[in-house]
Amino acid sequence: MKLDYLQLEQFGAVALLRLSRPEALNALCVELMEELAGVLERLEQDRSVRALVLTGGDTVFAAGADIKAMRDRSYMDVYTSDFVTVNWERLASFRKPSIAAVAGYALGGGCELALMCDMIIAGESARFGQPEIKIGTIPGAGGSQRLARSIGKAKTMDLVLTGRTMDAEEAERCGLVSRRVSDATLLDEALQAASRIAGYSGPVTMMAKEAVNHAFETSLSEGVRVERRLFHSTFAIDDQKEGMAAFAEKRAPQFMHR
Ligand code: DAK
Repeated sequence: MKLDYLQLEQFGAVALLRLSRPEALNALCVELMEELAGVLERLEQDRSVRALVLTGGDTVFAAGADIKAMRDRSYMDVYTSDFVTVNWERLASFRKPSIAAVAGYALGGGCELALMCDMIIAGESARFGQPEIKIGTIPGAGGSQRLARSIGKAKTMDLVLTGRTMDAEEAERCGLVSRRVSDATLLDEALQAASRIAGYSGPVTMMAKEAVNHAFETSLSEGVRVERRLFHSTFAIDDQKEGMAAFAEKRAPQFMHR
């Protein structure tokens, strides 16, 4: 598959996907998002891949959707064509664990893309923001919703209404990112975390992700019920038998991902 806006590598069971449109600070044009959705579809089907790291460049993750490409589009056009929605939502529906490794700007759609991943690891240079207000619009790929669920109303309103950016230290403090590391170690850290995840049972990590994500969609009692059902389901998986047997026998488990 020829890629114009992305670079794809594989390290063991981890796919490393880089946004690569440096001349426009990785602005997320329609073509890039189409390509991203296509690659994610392929990775979803690829049984040799059990975790994903999504990253950008050394100084920018992504500066948002492509402003120049969308500036003249009409309401009728974006509404009736459901402007790029399907491709944008592909990452949110990706079922394997995903980590965003963010250095530099993650603005607008860039921040929203990172928020669709299961974890964000930030380099010291990371700058998060939803600056759409400055260009006469509002977040369009879930930023107002995922940020509010992630860091609460106060910080979300601050970012969305003022358009300011948040540095890595603040992002870690308010729980937007799970780890803050030096830029130099960012990719290693993300790949190590991903390969640790990929070393566990593939179907079980998918269930774990599904359980946590359910917390954002439902009431506590319903969420606990779903978690219980998924927990019960792990007992139908060979890897649960292997994992518990290995613990009892004081040896490393050999997961077969089934
Ligand atoms: N779009 C297009 N081009 C961009 C861009 C963007 N978002 N960001 C940067 N560029 C381009 C610049 O125009 C410039 O191009 P040339 O002039 O060289 O041709 C080049 O990248 C370098 O940018 P700068 O010269 O501006 O670089 P600086 O270092 O001075 O500034 C910056 C970096 C990140 C602070 C600045 O570029 C900036 O403010 N960029 C815009 C940030 C922004 O407003 N982002 C939010 C965009 S709106 C939806 C899904 C998603 C969305 C909406 C709907 N649906 C599913 C419905 C998302 C919306 C957005 O993200």
